[in-house]
Amino acid sequence: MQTSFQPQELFMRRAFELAALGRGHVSPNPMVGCVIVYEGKIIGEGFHHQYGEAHAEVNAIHSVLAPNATVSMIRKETGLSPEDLLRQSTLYVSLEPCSHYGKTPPCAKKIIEMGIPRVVVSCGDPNPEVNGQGIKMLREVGVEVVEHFLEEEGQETFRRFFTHMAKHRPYVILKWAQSADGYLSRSQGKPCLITGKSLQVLNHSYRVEEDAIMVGTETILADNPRLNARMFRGKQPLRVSMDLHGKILKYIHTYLTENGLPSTPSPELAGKLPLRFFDKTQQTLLFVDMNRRDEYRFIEEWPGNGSEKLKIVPVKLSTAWPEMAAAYLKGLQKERIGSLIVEGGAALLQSFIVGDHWDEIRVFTSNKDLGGGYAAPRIPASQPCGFEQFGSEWVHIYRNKQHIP
Ligand code: AOF
Ligand code: ZN
Repeated sequence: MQTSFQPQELFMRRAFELAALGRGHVSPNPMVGCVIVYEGKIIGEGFHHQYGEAHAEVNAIHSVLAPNATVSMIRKETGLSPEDLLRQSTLYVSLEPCSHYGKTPPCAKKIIEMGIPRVVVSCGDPNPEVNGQGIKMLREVGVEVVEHFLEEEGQETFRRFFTHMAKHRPYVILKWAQSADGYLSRSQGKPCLITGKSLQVLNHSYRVEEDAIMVGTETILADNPRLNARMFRGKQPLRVSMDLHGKILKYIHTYLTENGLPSTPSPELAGKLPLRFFDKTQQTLLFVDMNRRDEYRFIEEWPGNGSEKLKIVPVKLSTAWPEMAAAYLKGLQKERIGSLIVEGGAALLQSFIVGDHWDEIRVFTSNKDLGGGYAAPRIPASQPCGFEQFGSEWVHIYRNKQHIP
């Protein structure tokens, strides 16, 4: 069956499509898209490309003023200038135009200056600096504003940003792979490949969409993971782990002793660190016990280790795991991390579940049984909101019902 949409819906859906082009580059700002329509034709398009740079509306307006091919054609037919066209157009934008001077001037002001008479908005901006003020500014000078247009679809595109605003923490996705009978591995600390190549590629496509990826201490030591997105083109996430009881530190010291290497920085140590987590190929963050922070200086100062690539963040220890999860999220919020994938192990995943510090769970399930071993985390009573089959394997995606706006 073919779905038909009203033209206004198509314009807003196009704005959502444009918004998605900013994925991976604007966080923790929202991905926003905008189109400008003159007599049923799209004459300008824009989206927020890069954190700190021009907003969607401004880019859409500039694409009209540039002018583009459609504008030139209409100009030839009607003799109207790009400025004239804007004064007779409707602007469709997925988020309320901003009213504040942030890193860029207010979009609502720009719309008013250009004399655009009509604006259609999908979602309001919960940023306390905006929060209805953008729409108010427009209406005060007589701009016609339509609100809540395709709002549910809009909310879906803003779920990371809305979580960041409402909960003051990154959007959290928990991800793991399990056997058909619900095991992560045969035994703890012994990794085994659960799902095949296509789900690995899918997982890497997930990684480029989010700002950070986290695994626990035991996973760092047992799997020596790369935590990058080498099978999918895009921005590499910040990799995050923790060393609350100095286990990683002890591992490194043991390695140095066994290999006869000095533990103080010297050029010959460059690139000799055994764990990929410290291989300086990617931005990396390690949470450590605040009382032992100084013991990690030698890793930071490691020659060639690119101290700018490795950040050691001290945290206060708590025996309650969910409290630790909250502390990590607080630390990551400070680093402007808008979204996080937690990939295991089971205890770390469970601490996010028990503390209700999660928004989505993505479970990769193979078609093979392990017949026993280390059990996958327990999913709280929530409904799967979707699943997809890849060959003989499955991905189930659960949403935290409490957190859906
Ligand atoms: C819009 N259009 O495309 C975006 C908006 O620091 P700034 O100046 O970039 O402002 C960031 C805030 O502006 C962000 O938190 C959100 O409230 C709004 N984002 N607004 O009108 C856009 N990206
Ligand atoms: Zn703006």
